[in-house]
Amino acid sequence: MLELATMSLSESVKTRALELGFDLVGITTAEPIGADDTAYLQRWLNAGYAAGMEYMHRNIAKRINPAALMEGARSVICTAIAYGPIPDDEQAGLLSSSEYMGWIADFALYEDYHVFMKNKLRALADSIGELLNGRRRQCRICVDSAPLAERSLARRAGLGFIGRNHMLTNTHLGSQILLGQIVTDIALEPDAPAETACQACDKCIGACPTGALSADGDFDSAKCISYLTIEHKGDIDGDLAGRIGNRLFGCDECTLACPYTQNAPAAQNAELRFHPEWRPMMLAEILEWPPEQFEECFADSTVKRLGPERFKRNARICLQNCRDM
Ligand code: B12
Ligand code: SF4
Ligand code: SF4
Repeated sequence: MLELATMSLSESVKTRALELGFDLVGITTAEPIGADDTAYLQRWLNAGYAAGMEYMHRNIAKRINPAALMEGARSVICTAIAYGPIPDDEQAGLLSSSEYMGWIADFALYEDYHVFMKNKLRALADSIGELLNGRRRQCRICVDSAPLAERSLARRAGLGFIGRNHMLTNTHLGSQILLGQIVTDIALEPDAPAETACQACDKCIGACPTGALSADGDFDSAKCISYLTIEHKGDIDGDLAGRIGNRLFGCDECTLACPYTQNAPAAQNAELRFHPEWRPMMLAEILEWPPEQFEECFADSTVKRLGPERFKRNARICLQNCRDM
């Protein structure tokens, strides 16, 4: 009887999540991530692959164990929203020919997903409260913001598999999907992990402009254009700077190369504000922008977190690369 009640609550939570506009939802327990994933994370950190992201070395006990992140946690509700393939992306393909134009990665052409997904997850948490007739329950909402192994948990909740591009990949929606979670003290019925995996394919590895992805499964952030243009604080080394091309913020190559992404339906979330005017951008103009223009342009964007100085650093590199072409 108790089990039946728990199951129907889990189904109701998932139905509500889909009604709210999430593309995927699944549930896993709040148990620590698997031993293989923990060992992989530890090896990755020891190898220095977190580069300058010092925060990745902190709170490891929480990152691998949702119950250490939130006392009393029993379940994690894992959700995803598709941000690509971008429908009717007329600019796709311009990357090699758009001299003096900068390119912002697909996920950042929308309003800030951290804000959007957190609001949606809050609405889901409120719905859970209603389903429980107002009984108080703890819900911690996480979208990049907490030390939590989001991909490991999403895989365990059945949302997809981890591709060789290291992306959580859904066989129907591909790898251009963003993740968000609710860690909760409610015991929900866990879903089964996805059984799929990459087949004989290494397209993402071949597409990576810098060798950040390697065939042996390593991922070196110090070489990743996403890291260099979004997270890295200082100057960028000459050879790597040359490989950035005209990517102003983030990089899409390893996600776009994946057949699962190429075969996915176009992302269509009517509520997620899309800003086609952010791509392509005139590089020479960016260098003349006063700081307020940056703030104004990217007021509701995840690009805002970069700040005007690093945005101009990226624009200078892109402009140089365009001139060297
Ligand atoms: C740090 C970080 C980065 C770093 C490092 C990326 C990396 N590959 O680790 C940088 C700045 C480079 C980055 C780039 C990007 N990021 Co980022 N990033 C994160 C963050 C905050 C932590 C990731 C992390 O823990 N890395 C450490 C490694 C070891 O963990 P992991 O890759 O998650 O892998 C785990 C499992 O998949 C498994 N695993 C992975 N590989 C293998 C191999 C073996 C053999 C085994 C056993 C296990 C295993 O073990 C790991 C332990 O948990 C997450 C949010 C979060 N809290 O999780 C977002 C997140 C991963 N990023 C995201 C996105 C969208 C991106 C970009 C696409 C943005 C862009 N367009 O520029 C790129 C993609 C780069 C790439 N191919 O990974 C999304 C990914 C969604 C998805 N579908 O997977 C996340 C989940 C944010 C979100 N909430 O949606 N990111
Ligand atoms: S985001 Fe770009 S640079 Fe980073 S691993 Fe993927 S293809 Fe390579
Ligand atoms: S491109 Fe191929 S190897 Fe890379 S993630 Fe997609 S299916 Fe896997």
